[in-house]
Amino acid sequence: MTVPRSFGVFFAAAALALAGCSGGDPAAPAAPAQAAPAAKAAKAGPYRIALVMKSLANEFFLTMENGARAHQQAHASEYALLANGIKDEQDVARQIDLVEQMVAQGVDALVIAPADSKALVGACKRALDAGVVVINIDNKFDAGVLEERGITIPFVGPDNRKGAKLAADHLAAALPPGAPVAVLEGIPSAFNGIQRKLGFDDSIQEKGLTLVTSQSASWEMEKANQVAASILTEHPEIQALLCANDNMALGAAAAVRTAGRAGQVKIIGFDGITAVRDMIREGQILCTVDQHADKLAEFGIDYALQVLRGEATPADKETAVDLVTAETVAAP
Ligand code: ALL
Repeated sequence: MTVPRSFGVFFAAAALALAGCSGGDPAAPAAPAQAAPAAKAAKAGPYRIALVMKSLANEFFLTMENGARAHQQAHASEYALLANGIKDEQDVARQIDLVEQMVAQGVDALVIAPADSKALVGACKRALDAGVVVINIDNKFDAGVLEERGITIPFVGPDNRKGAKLAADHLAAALPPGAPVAVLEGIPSAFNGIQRKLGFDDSIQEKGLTLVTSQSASWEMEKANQVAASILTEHPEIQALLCANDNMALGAAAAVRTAGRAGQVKIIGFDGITAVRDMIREGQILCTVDQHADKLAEFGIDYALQVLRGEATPADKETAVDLVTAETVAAP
């Protein structure tokens, strides 16, 4: 079958190489089970499953998409995949439109990495009301908003607070006591961004670093470049920039080079993208956290298939976070 494209949506029927997944066991034990709704009657397959992601300009989501495509190849008789994303990290309205388009196209399940933990809940509730199975991956929906709406959506993703602390602890071990540091946060309305900031804070407190400033750079490289440049001007004493994702770490690294401070200001990231792994090997970035984007998609789709087949709605699944340092980074 060829790959018909319409409205930027396509079936994943083209043959694709299996996406690699490095290190660790991505299927860490399940988080404490939440009240799971009773199993619904099985739907007849083959199914159509939509993967709704965020910015496809971010390698993290390409890895996620590749994971989904490899999974679909291995289960080609069971379902067709519609993979889609938005252009810009903050285009929440476009992501809501995508959910609505998928529902209008009659997909059986939606596996979604929401750009905003609150704003996407309404569209997903409408999907559930239309009989679509919804699985939340990567960035968790806000528990309070789900409760207000009276819905439960299974979540597959890491403990971001734990992951961020891993990276910050590694940084702290490389800095003198009390060293002044700054944080670049993700989008403030994303639960995973909030959790990563908390993980950085935990480590800063526990290890006795000094937090000079913490500012959002909206997950974006360009924005991080600007924010880091102004932090370096205003606070020339800082010895590290703790970045809540790898794209922002790349922007921060460029700002540090431009300021002539390469080697003096350490940088940490989160995601494990190729460009950052390269910079870890070169000594320009200290570490990142691999959160196995491909596995998030695979596990999310497995969950969707389970529910479609009429099995009980699964409990939340906590996925692995693995620290990537100069010692552990694999050869290119
Ligand atoms: C989060 C992911 C990644 C990513 C970011 C940008 O949900 O976990 O860290 O870099 O989205 O959209």
